[in-house]
Amino acid sequence: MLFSVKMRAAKGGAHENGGRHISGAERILNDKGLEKTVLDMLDRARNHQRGQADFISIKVEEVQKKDIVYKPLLTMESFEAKNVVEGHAAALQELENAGVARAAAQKGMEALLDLSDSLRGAMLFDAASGERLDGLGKRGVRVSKMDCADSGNYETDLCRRGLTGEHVREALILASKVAGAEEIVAELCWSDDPDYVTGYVASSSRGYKRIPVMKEMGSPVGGRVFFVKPGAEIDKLCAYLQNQAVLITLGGEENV
Ligand code: WAQ
Ligand code: MG
Repeated sequence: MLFSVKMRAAKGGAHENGGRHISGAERILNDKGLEKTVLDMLDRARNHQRGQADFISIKVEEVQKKDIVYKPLLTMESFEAKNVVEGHAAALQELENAGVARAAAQKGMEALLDLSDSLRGAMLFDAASGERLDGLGKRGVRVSKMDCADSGNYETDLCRRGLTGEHVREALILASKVAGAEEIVAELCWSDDPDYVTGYVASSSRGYKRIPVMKEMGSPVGGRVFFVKPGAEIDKLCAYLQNQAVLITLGGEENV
């Protein structure tokens, strides 16, 4: 049996009651790994560098194999950037290369830079006009129900490339699910964890491009912008992002 596990944690009450977002996580696993994952998520919410959560929601739901969709892992490449200015320039250029209009890419980046604190989810922007599409204000769209179809091999693979730690593990899976939606042109992201300054631009056409510096060290503000094809059906896209169970394959395999 497979389960989706989702965690969201906030400080100052639940998110919906105005609490500050601290941490979130999502996995799909079989019963063997369930207890450990739930405990790890609890620990993560209670000992996070953004602060100690006083609201923690952990939701466990069965996922039926017949409801799972499989999408490929994005290819990964690292860009060079010595500082935030270079990082942002590289990100804007990559968004444009992936098909986002220059002005729309700039609007998306400015929206992230203008945040006074991080949202729980992502903002949807029209890839041509740069208009915000989700209407979800400070909540944003939270992507969930995703994981790697073969977590063991995935982690070995990342290790081999010198990439350890949860940030890359989770971001590459999330970006692969997002890029797997036909409505998406590209994604822009950087972390809201104060000591993690790496971000990325991802697209199905060009892959996951890591950018080493996207914000100043110590900043607790990060976020995600999903650039959407003009005219796309937003309800259908949100249903896919929020509710469709997706396992990411490394090379055609479908074993969990
Ligand atoms: N769905 C939508 N938005 C999300 C989700 C989600 N499941 N998880 C996080 N976000 C948004 C939210 O606004 C967070 O404030 C923001 O993204 C940052 O989340 O080295 O760690 O989990 O290659 O802090 C990228 C680089 C790391 C990894 C990103 O994001 C690498 C990261 P974080
Ligand atoms: Mg974070």
